Amino acid sequence: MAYTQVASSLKERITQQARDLGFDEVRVASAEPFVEDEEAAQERVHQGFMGGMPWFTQERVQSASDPQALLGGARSIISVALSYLPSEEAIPNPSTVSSYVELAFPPPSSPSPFKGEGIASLGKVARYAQWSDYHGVMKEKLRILSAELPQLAGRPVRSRVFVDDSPLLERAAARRAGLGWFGKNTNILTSAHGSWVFLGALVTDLALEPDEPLKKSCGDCVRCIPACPTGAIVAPYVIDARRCISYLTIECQGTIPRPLRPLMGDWVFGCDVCQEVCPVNSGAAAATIPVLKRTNLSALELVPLLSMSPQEFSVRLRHTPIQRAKLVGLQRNACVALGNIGDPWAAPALGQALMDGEPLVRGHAAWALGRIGGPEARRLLEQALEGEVSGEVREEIEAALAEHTD
Ligand code: B12
Ligand code: SF4
Ligand code: SF4
Repeated sequence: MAYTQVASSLKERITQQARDLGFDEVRVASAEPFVEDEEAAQERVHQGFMGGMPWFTQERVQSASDPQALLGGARSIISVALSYLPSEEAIPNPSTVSSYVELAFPPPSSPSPFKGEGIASLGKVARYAQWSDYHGVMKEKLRILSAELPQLAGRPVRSRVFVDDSPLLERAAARRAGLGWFGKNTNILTSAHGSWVFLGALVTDLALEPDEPLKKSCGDCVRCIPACPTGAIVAPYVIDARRCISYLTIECQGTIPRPLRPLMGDWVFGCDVCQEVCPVNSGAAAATIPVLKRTNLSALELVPLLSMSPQEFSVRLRHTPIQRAKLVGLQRNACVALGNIGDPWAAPALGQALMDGEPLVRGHAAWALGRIGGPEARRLLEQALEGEVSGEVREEIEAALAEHTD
């Protein structure tokens, strides 16, 4: 396809407009089907690696790999990235990765809304969720860009906005546009902002000159693979989502498989380990224009979460990505994290959750008490077993008692 000088300067104007709206990276890809990405994604579905996300079907992958199916007449994809690295954590050239990791997770400096009495047991929240929900903000900015296209192009323009929840392989588009490259942890790594970016796209019928994919790769590095706590990176560029803590704490709506629980550490929402260890992230720059609002949710106090009411949940976590886990999911996650922290101080609160919580929470509270051990935990488990009516929860209590140590 021949691209005129006019088209190229149009691209520059669009790029500038997107940057003015706050996007940190803006590049253009052609709207050809993503053949190899489709094959890879279909293979993941076929292998069951996307299991537990019933919406991630083979049909979805098919249309998500074909921009024409998403917008008739699609010619180009404007791929955008928005950094979510807080400016105080953008550390230029730290001497070692481990010091970066320490600095990247300081104890929360501002008071958490979940402050309870006694010793705080904190659960870690993935960095992307420590901001106001990006979906609305990015979609709004892409809609503004979309509305400006006809004026910039001097003709009617059709376009469609994609941010996360709509079916487009956003990483594939970003890679083709040269916005970044695939890391072995499957994240898109950008040169300036590392992988700490949200992706979005505007698929349009404008024929814009495509950018070239970057000639960058992870090289010999494999650091993220053994670092993954649950072994979810089963091969370079392949995630078994069923094992990923991000899936387990956010997308999974049921019981977390028992063998995975001890590996999840104190993550209560999402996981950043494979990004924290990545050397590309050690010199990452923060957002150029701060468009997202930072919350004080870098860590959640776990014990108060166990007794949080639905009203409190919706008021305190409104407009944050954490809402997606739902209250019952977050309480389940809190039990797992408390079991892994292993502080007997949490036993009474877990005992209460074992009596009052939803069956999903009761089962995980039993597991946590089994992990914590000691006479108080045994007493609470035995007492709960007497009145428990759910077969699944009874089974969890019995397993916890069998594994329990005094
Ligand atoms: C489903 C999903 C998940 C699932 C599955 C993750 C996964 N790896 O697929 C779960 C819940 C586990 C998840 C977790 C996370 N996610 Co998520 N997720 C998505 C979603 C909705 C779809 C992703 C998808 O299509 N997966 C299908 C699989 C097969 O894709 P893939 O593993 O990336 O594989 C691709 C390549 O490896 C490639 N490939 C493989 N082999 C080959 C060979 C060749 C030759 C080629 C060319 C390509 C190729 O093909 C695949 C398709 O492009 C996207 C949003 C979107 N609409 O795209 C966000 C998205 C990918 N997630 C995002 C984020 C931020 C996260 C987390 C970091 C959140 C967190 N901190 O907890 C973690 C990261 C975990 C990880 N290491 O991937 C960002 C990624 C930003 C980035 N820099 O890459 C996205 C784009 C959301 C957004 N709009 O910003 N996520
Ligand atoms: S997000 Fe965590 S659990 Fe998922 S692949 Fe990365 S390190 Fe593993
Ligand atoms: S840790 Fe190494 S292998 Fe993993 S994504 Fe980063 S550069 Fe690639």
